[in-house]
Amino acid sequence: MSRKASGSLENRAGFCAIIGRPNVGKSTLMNHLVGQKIAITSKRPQTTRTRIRTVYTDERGQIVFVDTPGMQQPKNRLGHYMESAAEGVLKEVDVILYLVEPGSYIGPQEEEIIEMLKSLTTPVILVINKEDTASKEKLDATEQAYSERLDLERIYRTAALKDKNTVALLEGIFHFLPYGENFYDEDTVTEETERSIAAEIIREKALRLLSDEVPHGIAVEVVSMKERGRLMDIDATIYCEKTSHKGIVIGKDGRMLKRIGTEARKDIEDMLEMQVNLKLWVKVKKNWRENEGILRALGYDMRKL
Ligand SMILES: Nc1nc2c(ncn2[C@@H]2O[C@H](COP(=O)(O)OP(=O)(O)OP(=O)(O)O)[C@@H](O)[C@H]2O)c(=O)[nH]1
Ligand SMILES: [Mg+2]
Repeated sequence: MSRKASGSLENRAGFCAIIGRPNVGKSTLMNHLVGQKIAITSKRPQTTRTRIRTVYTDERGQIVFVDTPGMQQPKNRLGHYMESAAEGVLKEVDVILYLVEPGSYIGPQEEEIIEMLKSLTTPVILVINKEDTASKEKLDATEQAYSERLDLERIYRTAALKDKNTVALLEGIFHFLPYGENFYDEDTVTEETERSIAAEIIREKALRLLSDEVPHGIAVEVVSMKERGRLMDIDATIYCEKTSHKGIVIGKDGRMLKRIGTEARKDIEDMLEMQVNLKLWVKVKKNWRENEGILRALGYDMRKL
């Protein structure tokens, strides 16, 4: 099929935000929609901390996706940053994907999101994700419960993890985008830098491998990234909040840190398509989630939202 020029009258291009409570599968869905893993995912709530833009392009035009942190009551300054990152984007997009899990009970957190969506004029597509985990009756009941509470332009049932119904969802999103030229060239998949993706990959491994309260107090900074022939040397620091957490991150005989490093290295090598030499350090920054200066230094900058 021949590709239409991006400037053609029929080309659609616009922005689509993905919002919802923590852990409903927003980042998993976005990765599957663009066909590449950009945003990190985990079974822990509050995995995503910033807005992450990715780009999907085909002969119909271009969708710029904005993945957001899961919406919930903030407990610290980092939480406030995350909340603003999620809410602030809603007025700037052409269409909103509101992700929920199967279930007809609408709790207080969900109510807050619904009230916020009601105050906007942006079209909302409800996406009931994780459909693989629920019966048809439960999915029907979910659909009915949300339709009664909110004006929904469309409703889709997806299993992001299994790529189910993502093609239909893309078609639905294009419908709400304005006609116009693409924002990015057709090869662009994300605006994120390799450096920040590498830091996120390391954080993902820490989230997945560590248990209990430690992972939420972790931040990762890639200190340097230098190419040496066909090898990339990467130095990164894992910050945690307490000395006792530092011990857990390092593990007995350094085993935990080694596992985090090995798993992260493999993924970073896949991303960069080159061999990587990854060195990790662990440092304590007490209470960093409350410290404006440190938050900024780590890329959680309120002023840049
Ligand atoms: N069974 C099933 N699990 C899914 C599906 N989609 C996502 N998950 C899982 O749900 C968990 C959360 O996924 P994420 O994509 O990190 O969720 P999120 O909404 O981005 O979470 P936050 O960034 O914390 O707000 C992960 O363990 C995913 O593997 C799905 O369709 N079916
Ligand atoms: Mg996420």
